[in-house]
Amino acid sequence: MSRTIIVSNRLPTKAQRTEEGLHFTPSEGGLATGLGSIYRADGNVWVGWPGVEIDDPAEQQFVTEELRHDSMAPVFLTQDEIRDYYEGFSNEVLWPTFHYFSQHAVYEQAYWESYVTVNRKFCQAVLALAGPDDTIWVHDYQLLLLPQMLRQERPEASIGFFLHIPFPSHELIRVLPWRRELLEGMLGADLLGFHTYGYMRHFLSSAAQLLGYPNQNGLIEVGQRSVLVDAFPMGIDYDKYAQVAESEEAREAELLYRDALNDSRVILSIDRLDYTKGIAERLRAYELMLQRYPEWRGRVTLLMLVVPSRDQVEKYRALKVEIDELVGRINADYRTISWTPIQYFYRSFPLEHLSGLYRLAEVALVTPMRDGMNLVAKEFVASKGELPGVLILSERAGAARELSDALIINPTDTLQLAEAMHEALVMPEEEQLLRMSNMQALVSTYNVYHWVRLFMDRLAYIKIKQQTLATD
Ligand code: GDG
Repeated sequence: MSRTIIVSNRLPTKAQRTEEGLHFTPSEGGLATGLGSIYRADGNVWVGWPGVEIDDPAEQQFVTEELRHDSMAPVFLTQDEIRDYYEGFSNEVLWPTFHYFSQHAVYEQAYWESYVTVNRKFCQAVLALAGPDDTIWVHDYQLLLLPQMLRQERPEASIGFFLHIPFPSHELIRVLPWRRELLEGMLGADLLGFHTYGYMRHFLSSAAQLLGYPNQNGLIEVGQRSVLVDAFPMGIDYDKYAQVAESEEAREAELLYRDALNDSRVILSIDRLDYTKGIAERLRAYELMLQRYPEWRGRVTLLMLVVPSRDQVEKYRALKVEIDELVGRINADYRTISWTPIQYFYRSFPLEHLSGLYRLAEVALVTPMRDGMNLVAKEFVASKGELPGVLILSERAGAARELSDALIINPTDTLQLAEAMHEALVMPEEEQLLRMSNMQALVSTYNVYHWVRLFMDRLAYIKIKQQTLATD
């Protein structure tokens, strides 16, 4: 029987250390939901790190047993590996480079060595589980070397790879001292998937310019093997978001916030703490909007949720300080006794609350400097149901390629963003509903289940094509 093995840096379940010992919580991410339907099916398994350092062999045994019942297999990382492979190479080299923030990259040889070691560790974990007929689906930038490592051990295996972040211009890739190894690593897969055609084209041009591999309609010949490169914009579990938005809990949360904000109009922003998300730039644009349109003072609130992330990395700590100060200053400059311009929360919220906020908000601000896709934009659309609402979306989020009924802005153009906020707040309801229903039609059709099916079908297609090419 052929099985599917999903591999990602993190498992869809997090282990957490509490005073009572280790306990497990499901991760809310889109990937976990989308692939949930596959990895829990017969015999399939998800390989990844459980998110916490576990060195004690007895504890490792316990965690392995617990996760095995839920079709997962853990890869344990040491403290040094978490520092050098995860925080180091993944988040201080690849993340900034792929998001066009090369100036933040730290080119440490020790980070690279750890990245190679951990990719090998993942390779061993997969090989221990995978049979010759199994399909292996590798995810994201932490595991760029894994497809080739697996290919060396299993030349015939079906291997897919999907990148969740942007793939930048080859001018950025060429800066990396390890560019050749990284690109060759990815090309170990049979199918390489990206969120947009733009990222796909950038990859093809890197393969051509830096490795000398030409392509024909997305097919690259690597030795005797054809590798297919294609775009698969990731969707969300539309029905789940639409249903949660109708639930009692979501409606209660909506009312709670509406009352607390004295029925003020609400502009919502939700992100992980990250310099790619354009949080500080967004705050400056909001301030400019209050300056240019004083009639909104006292009548609109920016509800800003920032979810703590990567707080061990210096750049993220500095960004947190910058945001804290900016919010503090704008609130101090503009607030009145009965109105606070920015309601800022630095924590994560349960899904039902998030859903209540999506319902409540007249405007959602999704204005990253760069973003592979951005699922928050799609979740806002799915949660609106019959309600009006306006999405303001950065042209540099992958989602902008699909959601053309949003107000599309350049996130570095502060004036344009400030004007878009005003435009959204005065947009006639009829126009809001029309734009929203167009986006809903798209997001509900191209949902996460569609994404998984399309990727798996293309992977099966390229395996058959390879065989026909070999016999021609
Ligand atoms: C990477 C790429 C790409 C946020 N706050 C809370 C919460 N969230 C959930 C959102 C959404 C998810 O986290 C964030 O997803 P994004 O897509 O916006 O961003 P990344 O985490 O950077 O993801 C990105 C994605 O991979 C998929 O390929 O779109 O471009 O960077 O689902 O709802 N969930 C809960 N409480 C919160 O407070 N429960």
